[in-house]
Amino acid sequence: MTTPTISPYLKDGVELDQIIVQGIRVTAFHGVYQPEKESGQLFLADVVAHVSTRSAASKDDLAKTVNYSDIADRAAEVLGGDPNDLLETVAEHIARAILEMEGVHCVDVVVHKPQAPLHVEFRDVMVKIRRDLRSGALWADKRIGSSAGLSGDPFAPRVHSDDPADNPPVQPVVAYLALGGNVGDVDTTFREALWELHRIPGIMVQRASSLFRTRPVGGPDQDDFLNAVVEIMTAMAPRELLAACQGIEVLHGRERHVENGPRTLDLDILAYGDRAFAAEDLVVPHPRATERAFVLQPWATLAPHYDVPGAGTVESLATAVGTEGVELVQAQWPAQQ
Ligand code: PH2
Ligand code: MG
Ligand code: MG
Repeated sequence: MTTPTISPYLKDGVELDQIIVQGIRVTAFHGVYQPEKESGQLFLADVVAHVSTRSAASKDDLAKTVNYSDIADRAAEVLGGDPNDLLETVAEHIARAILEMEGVHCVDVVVHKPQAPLHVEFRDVMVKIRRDLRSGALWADKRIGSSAGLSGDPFAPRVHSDDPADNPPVQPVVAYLALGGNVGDVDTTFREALWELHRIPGIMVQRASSLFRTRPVGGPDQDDFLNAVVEIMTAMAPRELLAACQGIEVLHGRERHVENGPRTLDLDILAYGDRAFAAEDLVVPHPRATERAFVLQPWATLAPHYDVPGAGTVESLATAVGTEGVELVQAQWPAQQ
C-alpha cells in the first residue's frame, strides 16, 4: 500500500506531525439517488490528523498524543452513521469529529465511494478536504450561520475586502473578549473556553481579568452570572474571530432561545485594536459594553488604560458606571487548579 504524501500543516511556523488512518471501510447509505439510500454501498475514509507527537515520543506516553484507534472509531462512526446526500457533507462531519479531539490542529479527510453509480468504468471517486481550528464556525450549526465569511482553506490568499469586518490586520492586534455565563459550572467553562481560544491558529490568549459575580441585566428572572474579560492577540479578521467565538459557544451547549436569557457561555468581542465599525452581524466596539458594569469592572482590572475607540479609557468608563450589582469573586483568575 502506498503512503500518500500530505502537505505539512504549519502551526506558528512549525511543521506538525501526522497520524494517518487509511482505508476505514463501512457499508453506508449516503447518496443522492433512491437506490443508494435503500441498498447501501461501500464507503472508505482516510484521515490525517495533524498533531505534535514530540512530547508523547519523549515520554513514550499515549496520553500525550492522539490515539489512532479513537481517530478510526470516530471516523467510522460518522461514515457509517446518519445518511447524507453528499460525500462533501460526510467529509465535513468526519473533519468536525476529528478536530474536536484534544491535540488535533488540522485534519485531512478523504471519503471514497468506489461503487458510485457512474456511466463509465472507473476505479474510485473521492472528496478530499482539509479543515483546521480556525473555522471555529466548523462546530457551529446552522442556527448561527456557520460559514461566517471563512474560506476554511489555510492556504487561501487573504483578500482585501471593503467590509472592515472581513479585513485581517496587517500585524496581530490586541482584542478584548467578554465571557459571561450563568448555567452549569461556569468557572470551568470559562477556563475551557480560554484554552479552546488559544488552540485556534491566529489567536493567542494573553491575560485574563479578575472573575466577578454579577446580577443579571435584562432578560428574564435568572441566576447570577459570572463575568470576566480576556486580552488576546489576533491575526484574524473581526468576523473570523466572531465565528471562532460562536463556535466555542456552541461547543459549550449554547442555545439561543431567549434574548438575554440564561446561557452556559457568552463570548463577545468587546474591542478590536483601534477599529470601529458597524456591520449587520458585528458592531465593534461592543455597543453596550460601555454601559455595563459586568463588562467594565472586570475589564478595568485587566486594561484600565486601554482607550475604547470613540468612548474613553476603560477605567473612566468603569468609574462612571459604578459597581452596582457586581462583586469580585477571584482577583487572580484563572489561578492554577
Ligand atoms: N449578558 C447578557 C445580558 N445580561 N447580565 C450579566 N450580569 N452578565 C452578563 O454577561 C449578561 C447579562 C447578554 O449577553
Ligand atoms: Mg453574545
Ligand atoms: Mg453578551
